[in-house]
Amino acid sequence: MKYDAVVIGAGFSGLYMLQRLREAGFSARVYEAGDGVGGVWYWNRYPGARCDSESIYYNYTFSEELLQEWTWSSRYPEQPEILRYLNFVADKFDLRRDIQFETRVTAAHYDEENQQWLIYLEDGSQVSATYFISGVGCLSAANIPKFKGLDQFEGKWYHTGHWPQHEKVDFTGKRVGVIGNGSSGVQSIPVIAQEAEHLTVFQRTPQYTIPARNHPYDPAFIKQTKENYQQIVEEMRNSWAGFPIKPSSRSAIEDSQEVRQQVYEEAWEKGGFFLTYTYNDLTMHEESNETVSEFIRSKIRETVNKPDVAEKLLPSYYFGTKRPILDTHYYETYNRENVTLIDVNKAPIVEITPKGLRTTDAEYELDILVFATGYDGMTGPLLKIDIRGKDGLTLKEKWAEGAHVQTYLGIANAGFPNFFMITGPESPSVLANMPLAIEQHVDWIGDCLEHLRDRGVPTIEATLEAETAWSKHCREVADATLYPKADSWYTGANISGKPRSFLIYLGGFGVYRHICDDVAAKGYEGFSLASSPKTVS
Ligand code: NA7
Repeated sequence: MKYDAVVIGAGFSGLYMLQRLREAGFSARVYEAGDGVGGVWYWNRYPGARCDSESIYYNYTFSEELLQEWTWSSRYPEQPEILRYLNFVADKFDLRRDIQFETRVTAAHYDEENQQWLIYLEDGSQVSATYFISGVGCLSAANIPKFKGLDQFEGKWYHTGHWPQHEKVDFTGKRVGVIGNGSSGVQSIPVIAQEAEHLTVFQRTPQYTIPARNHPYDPAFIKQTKENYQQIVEEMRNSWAGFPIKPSSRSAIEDSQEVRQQVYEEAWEKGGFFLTYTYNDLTMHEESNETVSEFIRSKIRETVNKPDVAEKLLPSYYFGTKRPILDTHYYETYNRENVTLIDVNKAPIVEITPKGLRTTDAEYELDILVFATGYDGMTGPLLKIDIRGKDGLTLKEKWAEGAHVQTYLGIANAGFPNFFMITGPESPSVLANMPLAIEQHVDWIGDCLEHLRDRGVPTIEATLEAETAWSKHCREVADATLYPKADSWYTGANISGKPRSFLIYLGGFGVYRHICDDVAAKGYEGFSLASSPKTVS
């Protein structure tokens, strides 16, 4: 079977890509490992899972009708509501007929002679396509640390990103352990603590988290939003991170301690990411950053009753350089009698035993162990697939070749013609409002394919020069900030053996969008467009 385009994944990326391809008259097939649409929102069903972007902005904007028809219930929607939204979209645009579920793509090899991609599926079958498009997401390759003895564990264990789809995990009366306190741990810990007999949290690095202050939406607010959606969307598209929030023009150290405290208090009360917008240099300068970091540490000391527990929860890295977290009663959870916090930085995990988990200090008996240990971010999901470009070069080899992962605009790769990544490494992706970042890539790719078709151009490929220059630019922008200093999944430092490389473009979503538009307007500058079949210039 031959398609114009094969797309992997039926999350936000794959669904809109399919719609965009169909609208342009291309034949397309989407392959999805799950048995339903949703991508990351299909797999992340752990207790407490919710989005930490405000829902009215965390949706597609390509259809005014869709914006008007769908109504979010609250400020931060829970996973089931987001999944309902994506199912609603799939139904509205009749997308399922071109999606093959429960089908994993294992390999994609570029067939140079016939200028097409050969796509290999888990069941042994194979299809071909002119264009190969990845919508695999940035955080879909689970990181399950290779602790000795996990196979001997007599209880049950789960990773938050692979939560059982059709069975409820019951914590009642159970001794539960959670390893990890990133967004997934911070969201699930307060909920599990309410159900479990006892919860032990194994923390390696304390994190800064900000109260989400979730609340149901007032119908008047929804009405006003719907009336103004076009203007809101315009602001989102030109903003730094894809949200209609005006960044501050002030440095944190321009204000007196008193004024700053008031600014931080107000943002803390509003909840959500407003704290990150209070000053323009929080992730640029150490001194400014320390003011907000210390503000949050003071909140932790205030909230947690036992000083020794509060002390363990105090982070020391630069706030914002690891993905900021929003919570609902996270720090308060450590005031519960049935919750224990273990510092596994001080006493590292040695092994999982048949009865539980052993650190260098003690053994903890557990019935259920939850891995909230995150993901091999950005490159991980792509490298799970055997992707081979020209001359049989694998993506893995390419990205291991230099000192850094290298892409062009986070969309394309030299050596891999007609292969597109939606929110790939070195695009703003996870530092922007994801659905909006996805739409921007999908629209750009859709326009590009139409451009190629209209001109009879069979292949497009990023040049090595353009890619090298983009990658260098990404690193220069990142190196001017505090971000690369943190051991985070932004840098790949959370995965042992992964080369350290800052994998996200930090120049801002609005700026990035203009760069991409400019590349297209200049006839796809930095790309080599084959002029006739089998001659790649
Ligand atoms: P994160 O944010 O990567 O958090 C993973 C957590 O797991 C973090 O606390 C890690 O500690 C911890 N971890 C990872 N490996 C280990 C080992 N070997 N031992 C102990 N602790 C470990 O993943 P999430 O799923 O919470 O969130 C991912 C993104 O989803 C989030 O950023 C949002 O964008 C949504 P560490 O800090 O590395 O010391």
